[in-house]
Amino acid sequence: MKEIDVPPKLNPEVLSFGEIPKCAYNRTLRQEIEQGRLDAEAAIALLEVMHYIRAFETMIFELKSGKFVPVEGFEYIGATHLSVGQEGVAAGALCALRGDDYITSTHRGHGHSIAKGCFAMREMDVPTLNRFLDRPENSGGERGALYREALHVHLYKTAAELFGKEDGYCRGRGGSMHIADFNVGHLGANAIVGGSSAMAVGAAVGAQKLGTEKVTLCLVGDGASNNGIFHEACNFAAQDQFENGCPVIFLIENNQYGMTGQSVGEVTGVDYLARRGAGYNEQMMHAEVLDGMNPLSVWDGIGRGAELCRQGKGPVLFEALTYRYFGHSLSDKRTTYRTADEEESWKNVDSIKQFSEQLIATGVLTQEGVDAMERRCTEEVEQAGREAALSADPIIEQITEGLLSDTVCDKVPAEFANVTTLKEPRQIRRDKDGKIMYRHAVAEAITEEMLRDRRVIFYGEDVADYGGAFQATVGLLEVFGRDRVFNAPISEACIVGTAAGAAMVGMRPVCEIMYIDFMPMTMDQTGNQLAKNRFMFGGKALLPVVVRTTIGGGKGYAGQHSQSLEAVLTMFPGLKVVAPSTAYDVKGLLKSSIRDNDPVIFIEHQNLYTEKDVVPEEEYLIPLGEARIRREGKDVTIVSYSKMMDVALEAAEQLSAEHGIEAEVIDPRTLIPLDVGAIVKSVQKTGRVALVCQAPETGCFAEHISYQIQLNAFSSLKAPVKIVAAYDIPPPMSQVLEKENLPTPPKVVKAALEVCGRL
Ligand SMILES: Cc1ncc(C[n+]2csc(CCOP(=O)(O)OP(=O)(O)O)c2C)c(N)n1
Ligand SMILES: [Mg+2]
Repeated sequence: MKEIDVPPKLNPEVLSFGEIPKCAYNRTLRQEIEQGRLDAEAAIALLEVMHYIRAFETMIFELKSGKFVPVEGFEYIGATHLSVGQEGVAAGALCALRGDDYITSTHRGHGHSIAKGCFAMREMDVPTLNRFLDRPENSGGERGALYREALHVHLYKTAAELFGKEDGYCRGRGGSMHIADFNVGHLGANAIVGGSSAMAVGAAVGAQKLGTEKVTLCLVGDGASNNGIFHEACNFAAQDQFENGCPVIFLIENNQYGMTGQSVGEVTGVDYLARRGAGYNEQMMHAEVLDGMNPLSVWDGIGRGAELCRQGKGPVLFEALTYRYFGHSLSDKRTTYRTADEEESWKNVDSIKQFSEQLIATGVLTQEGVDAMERRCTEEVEQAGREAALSADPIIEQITEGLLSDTVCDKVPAEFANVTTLKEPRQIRRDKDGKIMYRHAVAEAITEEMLRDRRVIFYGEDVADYGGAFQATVGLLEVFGRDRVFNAPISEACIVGTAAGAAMVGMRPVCEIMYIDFMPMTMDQTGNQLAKNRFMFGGKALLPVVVRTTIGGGKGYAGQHSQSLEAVLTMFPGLKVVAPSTAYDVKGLLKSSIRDNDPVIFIEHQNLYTEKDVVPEEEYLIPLGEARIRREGKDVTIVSYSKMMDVALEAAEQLSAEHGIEAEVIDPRTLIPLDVGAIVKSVQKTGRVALVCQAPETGCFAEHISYQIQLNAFSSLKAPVKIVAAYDIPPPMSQVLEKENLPTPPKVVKAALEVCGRL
């Protein structure tokens, strides 16, 4: 399916870049109104949103200083990253988007969240407003009154989230830095700076593949834009293979500082961050610098950016110049790194002040009207704060609620079941015993699921034309085309992050990380985002993502290509972790993983890819969390998984043949959820246990199994549990050292004899 040749283009040439406009917007509010680009009502709403934001942030400041006491004894303990000074960016940007467009936000995101909700509500009709207000859609009512009521509830839910209350947007699980509201396309604030960039790209790609016109606005700070994931995300979004462009707008909210480190002259080498657009595609991502102190400049820019995205010309990059009046947080007095003169110069161009003047000059509002609006917004926000402070805490017994959906997609909606293919999928031929290889079971499972549901897409490094480093996905591209099977840049973090973002807007991505050794590159996206987004956002997000990856070992690939890092992945609540040992299990478990509505890390083993097993051609599913007894026995329980299952089974045969010991061999198949019941049942029968895994002993998953056995079957144990694992060293290259490092049947036999008291 090779489409584009890459011949040597070695002719001398000078590569040039185009121009990046800076603060080019030069229209007035009067002109915008006269030309019909913005109506007076919208202009008033824009000012109102800026006032809501400033009033909200001021309330947090006064909660901390003790000036505002919503309820006697109330203590605000959450984050205090206030955005006073930056209102023009949040309000201007969100005013330019459609209510159902998506945003991702930052740790300084109260303003984004308030603005997103307010502007989305302006577009809501009576039934939608009623739904937002938790009433039957057909309850009726006067639209204006419902809208004002909805605004109040929006402020209340925002405050309640910051106060950690059950009525908060995320049921008090996310708070200030992780607020999200999926009803209005707010996909979440992020306390990992830059952490949302890849998710925004994934959401944009996903929304496009679902056939919507939705645009995703990715808000990031100037400091965050130096983080690797931001650059990975820009590159990912700019890939030529996205035929219709990626409908994402990156908006760098440049308030001049990270925490305290300043962009200009210190932590970057460019005067304007928008210059970086030139590094990602020939359109320079349509980069522009906007005047972030003028909401109209931001509104105009984001509006044009959104239009470009909807025309298939994304991605787009904007930098909005702005300033935060407070410190990084309220514990930062900001005197060590800023001058009073500098602060004053920005306050002189304050966005609320400037825009109010324009509204007055245009005759849309009077000075009294502006003042009254400010007072009303403060009162409304404080009233919402008082109600939120009085509202109920989350219920302690429900502490784990929202972590996993524990649901599956058992019926594909008709609109997604109409899959078209470029050619008939290859039938994987069984041998005379009905067997196929483990790697073929992978391909068969993905093919079946992609045929079933067009929301399933598959991408990763080298997976398309080449079929993956281990040839597990050969042929998928020819069947499903590049729209659904594509190569990703070598950006592991971005691969996982985009999958999370795409899933949050309704796709069901399967992605591949070639070696589990590369999973640490993804750790933020896997552990902080994919794993947490459901819980942190109040149990509202569904994250049906499968990250396929592989363990190696035994091939002389040494420290960075032979590790067994599965235990690391079990340490992030919110992820399911599967590690099949046979082709039969691969097919059933991978299909279940793809249908699962929670994120699954699916760990294959490179040394099993060519092993064969009987695999039915017809469809079957294996539920996650059900162990399989691979060999029955009464004397000792051996628990293992993945490739080490072969070692365990061979040891069991030796124990039987040479020592008359009958081992029961159990393969949990999924590590999370772990079938503790099956293991305990076996231990209650045998009283003796040897656990086998190829990870270094300290912190390996077998330690967790051992703990579960002690917890649940201590009285049945006749001897301490033994673990056969690798040495506490990185995998060595030398053949003799690597062999010594890994569990072998004789080592397992020895451990079993020890626990049986025979050594
Ligand atoms: C990955 C990561 N590194 C460091 C931090 C600590 N931290 C929190 S906010 C911040 C500054 C971020 O600067 P910027 O992106 O410009 O956003 P701003 O605070 O200015 O809005 C830092 C360093 C973090 N939260 N995440
Ligand atoms: Mg900043």
